[in-house]
Amino acid sequence: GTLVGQFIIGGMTCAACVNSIEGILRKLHGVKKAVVALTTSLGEVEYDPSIISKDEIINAIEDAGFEASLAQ
Ligand code: 9UX
Repeated sequence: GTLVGQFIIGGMTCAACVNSIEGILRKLHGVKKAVVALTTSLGEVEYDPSIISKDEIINAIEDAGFEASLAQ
């Protein structure tokens, strides 16, 4: 199955941050699609919850030096 998670991402200050985070997310096993927006600080991630969890997605963003939380 596929779920869509929305995450608030802090610490993005330029378009290269967006590309960097999208690249990190798209390489994660279980992530099918990732779109990050600088102006809204939001990331939308399509993922397979049997492979990766929301917490693991948040940890991957934070490991890259940004802040991340669930947008709910
Ligand atoms: Mo831009 Mo983001 O020079 O980590 S890449 S601030």
